[in-house]
Amino acid sequence: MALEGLSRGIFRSLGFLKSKRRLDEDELKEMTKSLRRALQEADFNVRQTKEIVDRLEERMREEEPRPGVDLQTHAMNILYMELVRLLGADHEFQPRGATLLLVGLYGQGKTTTTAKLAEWYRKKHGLRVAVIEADVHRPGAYAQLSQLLEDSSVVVYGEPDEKDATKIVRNGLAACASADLVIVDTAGRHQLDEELVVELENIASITRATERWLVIDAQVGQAAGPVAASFHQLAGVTGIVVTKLDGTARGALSAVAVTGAPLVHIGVGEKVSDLEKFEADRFISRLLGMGDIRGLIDLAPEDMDEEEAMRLTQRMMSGRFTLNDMYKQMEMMAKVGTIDKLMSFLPGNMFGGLGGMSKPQKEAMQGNLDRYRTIMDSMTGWEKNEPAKIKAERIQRIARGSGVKEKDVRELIAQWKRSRKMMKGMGGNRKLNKQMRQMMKDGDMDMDPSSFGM
Ligand SMILES: Nc1nc2c(ncn2[C@@H]2O[C@H](COP(=O)(O)OP(=O)(O)OP(=O)(O)O)[C@@H](O)[C@H]2O)c(=O)[nH]1
Ligand SMILES: [Mg+2]
Repeated sequence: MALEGLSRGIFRSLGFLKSKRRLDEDELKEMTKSLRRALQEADFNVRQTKEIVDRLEERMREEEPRPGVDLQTHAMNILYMELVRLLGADHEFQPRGATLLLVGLYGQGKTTTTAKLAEWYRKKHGLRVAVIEADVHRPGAYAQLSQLLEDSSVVVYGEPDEKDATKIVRNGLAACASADLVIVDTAGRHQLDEELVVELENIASITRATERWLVIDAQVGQAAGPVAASFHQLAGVTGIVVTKLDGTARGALSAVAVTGAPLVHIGVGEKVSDLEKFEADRFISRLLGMGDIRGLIDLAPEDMDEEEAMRLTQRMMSGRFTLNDMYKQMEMMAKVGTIDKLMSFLPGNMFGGLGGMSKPQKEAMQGNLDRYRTIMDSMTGWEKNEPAKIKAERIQRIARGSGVKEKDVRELIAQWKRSRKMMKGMGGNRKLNKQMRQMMKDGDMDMDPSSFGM
């Protein structure tokens, strides 16, 4: 997940309050100073930073933490609420019958996002979607969009040789009249110049687009503010899509504050399927290292047996955890994809802080997993159920059978012991336990940050 820097900065700042029960003026000052810096480094603008820090300070003075909650957790809860508030409520977008205009500067990801959104609303909402390529400046724009959607039933309208964007839009709207949702991709520029302004105004008035979304690359940082302001003035931005939140990108959250338009989607990769719906609460809890348990569940492979997953979770929670369980868990992880992706959904302090592993550490772990799997394939059912009882002789046999060294087999057993201990720790977190059960029952949950013991 991007913005790890902010997450680290926030933890560092709130660290001043760890285990404290009474507010100390000096500590509070230290905390706010450090937090201000962390927010600004993450591209929150001066106004947003001031607003968040002031609100936090005020609420820290006015609100008593709940019994048993230290000031660090208290501050984290407030910060969570304030950040969710700042980033806005979930966007109420009615895709059926809408015409959606995508605007933005050069290379921000408009064309890619056009394809992503088209596929998203076709798949998730069962809509007939058509896209119109109205960018007459970028050579090959129509080919690019067609290519992105070549495996999809989305209708792509374009006139690669036409130089007048308004003509294409007019013809396109007529040709796509039967579509439930029409998305229009427009041209980008280095700057918002006169020509683009006129073109955009014309397109906006022809389409009478109910939705005008600004596509903005997360890497532009604070510059997003002025960009967003000029597009807002021109087209009245009603939604924002932040792209490239998958790289080492930093936040373009200023755009939200300037336009007052909510973030609707985020792009998290170059593939057409690399799109997520933006949900402030999930985003912030991930950002704050509280993990995104709902995201984790969504990530589960489609062919994963639901009952199996439930059984696994219950076993994890109960503290009973055999090598077989660990094996299944690893299989699940392997199916889900890289450890890296999985970890980004976990609270930073869960599983002994695995979520905070460095990249090389994570890579090493992926390597271990592959080896463990090979070893386990040479084990009997009994051995996987009772790893604690495996003696030297069996270790020798397993090592030979799987073509590894004996010490590798021992390492696997040691890893299982560590995992089991962590699972026990998790099972001991009663509040989290209850939430997980509830979530398993109704497939949804409200995040309560305090349950992660921060
Ligand atoms: N990693 C990553 N790359 C992205 C994402 N969205 C777009 N890109 C890449 O960014 C580059 C530019 O994307 P385009 O969709 O062509 O951007 P555009 O705004 O249409 O650009 P112009 O038409 O030239 O103004 C491409 O290489 C895309 O693959 C994203 O969410 N993550
Ligand atoms: Mg483009």
